[in-house]
Amino acid sequence: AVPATVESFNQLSGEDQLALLWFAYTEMGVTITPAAVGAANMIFAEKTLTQIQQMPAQEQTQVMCDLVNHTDTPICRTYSAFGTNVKLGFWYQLSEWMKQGIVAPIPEGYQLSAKASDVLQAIRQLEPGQQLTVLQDIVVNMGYTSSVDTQK
Ligand code: 45D
Repeated sequence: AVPATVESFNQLSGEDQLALLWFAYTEMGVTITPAAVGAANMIFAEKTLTQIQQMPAQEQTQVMCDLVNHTDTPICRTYSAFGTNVKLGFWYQLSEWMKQGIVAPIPEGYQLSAKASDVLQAIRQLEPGQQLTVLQDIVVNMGYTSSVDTQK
């Protein structure tokens, strides 16, 4: 079930992928404690996160789109070098900042596309451990590396 879910996620458009992550996070965000985030070596992502925090709203959204679209940018290259849990922690931090109004939010009333809703529904139906694996598999491939085999 996990590979199929990841596969259908990867077939979504970049916009759908970002929006789906946001909705997944708003459902499960409460269960991720700040202590757990501290356990990931977030020090590696701090400089990039601060950089994003200081950007104008539109650029913040652009950076996140670049990450899901595997665009070749310095931030996408830096992101690719993070460990898996640092990548998860990075997205988690951005979501928290979006919630707090520090990073540009998703438009109010935004509706997931039907395709993205189906994938979110598939994720909901997995066991918590499998949900985590799906999220890890998703975030691990974001960003940009010049080696072809890690790009999807
Ligand atoms: O205008 O073991 C659209 C750790 C288009 C600790 C948009 C962990 C329209 C160690 C694209 C919609 C905590 C790491 C705009 C474990 C439009 C450890 C913008 C677990 C503006 C297990 C959309 C961590 C945007 C976990 C900008 C499970 C969307 C972390 C942005 C999970 C979406 C984190 C974002 C998740 C989504 C983060 C930022 C699911 C982030 C999701």
